[in-house]
Amino acid sequence: MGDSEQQTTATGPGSIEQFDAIVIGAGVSGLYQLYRLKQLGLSVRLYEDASGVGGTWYWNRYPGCRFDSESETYGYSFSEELLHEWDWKEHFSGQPENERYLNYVADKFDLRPYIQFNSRVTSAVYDEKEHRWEIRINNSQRARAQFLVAAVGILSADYTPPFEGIESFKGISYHTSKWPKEQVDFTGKRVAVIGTGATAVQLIPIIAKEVGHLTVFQRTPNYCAPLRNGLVDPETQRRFKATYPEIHKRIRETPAGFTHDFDPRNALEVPREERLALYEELWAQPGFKKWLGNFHDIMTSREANEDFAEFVRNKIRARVKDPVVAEKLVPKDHPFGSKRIPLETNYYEAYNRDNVLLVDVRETPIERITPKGIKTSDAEYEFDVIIYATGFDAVSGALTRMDIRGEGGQTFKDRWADGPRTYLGLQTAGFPNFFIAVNTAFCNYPVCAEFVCEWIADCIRYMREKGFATIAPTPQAEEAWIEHANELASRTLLSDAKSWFMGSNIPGKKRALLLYANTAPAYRAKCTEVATKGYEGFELE
Ligand code: NA7
Repeated sequence: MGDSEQQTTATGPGSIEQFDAIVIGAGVSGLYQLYRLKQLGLSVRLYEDASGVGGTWYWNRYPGCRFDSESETYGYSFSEELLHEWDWKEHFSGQPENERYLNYVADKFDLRPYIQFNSRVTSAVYDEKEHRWEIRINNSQRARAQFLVAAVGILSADYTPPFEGIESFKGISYHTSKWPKEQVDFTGKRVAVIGTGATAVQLIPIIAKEVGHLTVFQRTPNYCAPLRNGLVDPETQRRFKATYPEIHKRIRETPAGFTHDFDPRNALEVPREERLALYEELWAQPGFKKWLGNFHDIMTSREANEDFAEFVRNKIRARVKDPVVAEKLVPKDHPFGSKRIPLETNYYEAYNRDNVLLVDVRETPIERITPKGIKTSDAEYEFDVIIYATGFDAVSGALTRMDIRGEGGQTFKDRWADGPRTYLGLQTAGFPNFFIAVNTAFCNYPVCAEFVCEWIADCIRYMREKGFATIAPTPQAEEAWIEHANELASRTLLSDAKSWFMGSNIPGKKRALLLYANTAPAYRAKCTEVATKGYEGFELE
């Protein structure tokens, strides 16, 4: 055990363990946050609900789950040794490998002794006199720390629509984000998938080949684009390792933390033939290139967006044999990229199979779940298995579902009732020393998550060096940040769709852009500037 472990005071049963810092969540952010705080010499404990590390990559173990980011851009960049030791097997790595990677990281950096698994943080209460947070784990065990860091992810609070009769179903139900560790045998089974977001789009083509019959219940078709995955050959592996400094420089410069960058021309100022040639070229490339390497104005100009959207619609139509089914799969009610673009492998071809049926629930809404299956307005379908690929209460859900109480007993849930209230996405006024270590920029997750964890660790180091006990944003700085973030959001087409980006996938959730619609470099520059100016906009005491 290192020095940091010796600083904790753990006495007998019922006692409250004391730490300098507590981290919640052992996903991509939480593991790195723990590493950085350990480096500072703090006594730290990380509490994790699951029985292992991985966060998103622990829970989402449904068939087909994988990165939509190029693997070489997803791994941590902080350790050269790690970069050189780890071989990515696929260009877009799958869940089992990603979970192995995060376990490798936990072992390599000796993080495991500082993690308590099977430990759900149920509440966190700020003690104003002592300037300490007291948390409850599994509604019983207690622990206290000066700093509390919520590394709870942006897509971790799963959402199942409250369908009537949901408990009455006699078959097996799964939510994709709580998939069992044991392999599910679909052989000969009648299976339903509800939802056609990025998750379902990964899942459907895999299980379509295994099930007896698959029925997909779709509410909104998406603009799905080919992933074009493949194995990483030894030569490419060597190239990744030799060029990591360049790769990392690049992904810190581009708007969204990928190697792709927008074409600076306005789409419609480029002659049609040239434009279409570029669309074809982008379409043939792997990953998000067709989104993030496209003309810069597709996310702001309705006309530019529609031009590319129609190109994508025709790509969909060309792949689905039955024109009636094809038309159901073609999105027409929202701009391209206003919802997260799912990347796919043989998704549309799944609908050409005899054992796959598409049900459009806009035409025939789901009325209830029955003991035998799903009843829509025009039929009852019988199933052995129902899979809910119905998404998440994104960003705010993981925080507002916890009972967090700050100064004056105010609850986090109340403060965030109208949408996220933060300064820089990092802290909320009235909740001193409570940091949110999630990436809420429009940014390849780990790229900005690493930055956020470093920012938090640097801030804590600064406080200790200067002798400050607490930090919290001023209400004015928080308000100005929210106004600025909303203003940026209003310049995009993002509010044209119902999506988890806007919180509008959850009935009753207040619509607000949950991510920060600036470029990732601009976000990081702002956070760095604030720190350089002695944490401008924050109150330190
Ligand atoms: P998403 O993208 O939020 O997709 C959820 C899907 O579930 C979507 O197709 C929804 O339709 C559908 N849904 C939700 N509620 C219902 C009801 N009541 N009836 C029918 N269909 C419903 O979640 P994912 O898990 O696919 O992806 C989340 C992110 O994880 C993804 O963006 C990646 O970043 C990784 P809707 O579109 O709302 O009409």
